[in-house]
Amino acid sequence: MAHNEKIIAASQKHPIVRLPEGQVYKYGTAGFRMRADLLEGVTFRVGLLASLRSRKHNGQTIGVMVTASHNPPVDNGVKIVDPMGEMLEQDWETLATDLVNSASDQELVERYNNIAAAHKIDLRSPAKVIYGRDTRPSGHKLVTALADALVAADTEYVDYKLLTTPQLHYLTRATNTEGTPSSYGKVSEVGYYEKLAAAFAKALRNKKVEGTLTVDCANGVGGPKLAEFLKYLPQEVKSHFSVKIVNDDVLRPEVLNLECGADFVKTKQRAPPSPKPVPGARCCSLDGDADRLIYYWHDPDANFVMLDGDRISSLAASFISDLVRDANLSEEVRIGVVQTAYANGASTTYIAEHLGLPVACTPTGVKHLHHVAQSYDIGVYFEANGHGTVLFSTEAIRAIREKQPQSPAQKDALETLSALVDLINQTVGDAISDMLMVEVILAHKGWTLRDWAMTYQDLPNRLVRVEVADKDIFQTTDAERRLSHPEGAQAAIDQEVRKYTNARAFARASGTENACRVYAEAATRSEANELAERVARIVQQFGSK
Ligand code: G16
Repeated sequence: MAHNEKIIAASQKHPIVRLPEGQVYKYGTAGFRMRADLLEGVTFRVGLLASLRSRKHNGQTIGVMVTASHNPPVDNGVKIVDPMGEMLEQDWETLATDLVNSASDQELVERYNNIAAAHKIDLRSPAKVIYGRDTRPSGHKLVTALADALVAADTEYVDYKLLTTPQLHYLTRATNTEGTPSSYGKVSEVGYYEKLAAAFAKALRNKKVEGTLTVDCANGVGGPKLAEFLKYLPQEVKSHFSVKIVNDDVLRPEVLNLECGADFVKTKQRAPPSPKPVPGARCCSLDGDADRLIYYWHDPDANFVMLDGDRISSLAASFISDLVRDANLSEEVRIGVVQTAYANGASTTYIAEHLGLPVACTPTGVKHLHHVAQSYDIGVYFEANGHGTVLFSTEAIRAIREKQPQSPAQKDALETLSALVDLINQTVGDAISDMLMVEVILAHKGWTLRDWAMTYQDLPNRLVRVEVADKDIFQTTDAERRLSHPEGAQAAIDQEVRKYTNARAFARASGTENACRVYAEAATRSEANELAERVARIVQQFGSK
């Protein structure tokens, strides 16, 4: 069968669901994400685009991840990973949106061929795609559609089955760098565990991790994967690194992200009710696909204390900049921090004024932060929701690995930095890798979570989710800090913000859920709550016009 007919025949098995008049499928903050029953045709079409993308990159491997991460179990999603493990280039997000919204199979093939022609893609050249999925049962059907697209487009593929999102990013980069001087690691899930386990042991440098760490895995794929990872730790680390995995039920799909997980903890600002919080215990939560991380503990005096993405960011920035100074690399290596509008104002002040590091602000979505972080030699980026990582440029890695130490202290700093390069997932935010990084830093500093929380005091804040008829009328400017549309909404928000001391608030449409988000911070908790509710009402009013 000719190429076009094969695609049409396969597409007929996975028809696209027509959306109500005026609505289109959109490649959002993290790919296409919505109710799983709408996604089969979408995933098929994403498979076609992934194969074009691979051919555009001369047959390099492209990744596809089927996940809806923090969303409820009824949702699913699909996103494309570029050859170095990064998020899909933004120009291609538009192509993805166009291709997926093709009105018929005929139009789909035409658009597919048009993309190939416009991008000088030879459809007879080799192409390769790898893919994985989280634990949602709907994932099975979606990867079948994906595989059918890849077969129809003559694309070689590997199905890695269940993976965390960051593992798929790792595997994509490892596949494309295999056998080169910049090899990212062995091309297997085991290779991922081995790399992290060895780097963790090395980065600890004989320091011991104190106490037990309780890890809430959101009843998602992170549970079994973390349990697997722990088996690869060397015996000397296993003897003191005590991890208690909780909320790891992946057999009952309905409990995924339910009253647990990083998104629950961050938005509700409380610990998962189950298992019952133990006062003083060091805890952290991953999200449904293990790319976000939040730490917290129950303090008998202060109740719940949360250490979110901003805290992880400032902890990492402070530790790494001390190491860079101790390694005598400050002249060669520039460190910068990237945040979004959701970053607590106190964290921004701490990083800029106390740590003396430049801080940039981008729109939500790790793809935006990642891009800006690449402009530094060492770029630390985290969203407040716990999604982020640290990027080391090729030059920074060379400087770290080639610098001749002049003292034992310098040698020590260089070796720790070198281990961190391997420990931290350079492709995308990775909850397991980030958790290990935090554990290393706390062990080096000899800190408890309370010590960590003492570095600065968060401004009270509140995040609210508001459902409106059409979230897309809410358009933003200034890194999402202001609404440009609907007209008058920002003026109304400004008027409310002016009534409070040290206050700030903004509203934006979510790119992963059918809702708007409102963030507010103010001098006191009750003021932050009140302001958030007032702004939420404004969003509701404008959203119902
Ligand atoms: C995804 C993105 C994150 C983003 C989050 C919420 O996370 O990867 O960068 O912060 O969605 O985005 P929004 O506010 O636009 O819904 P995840 O963990 O759900 O993949």
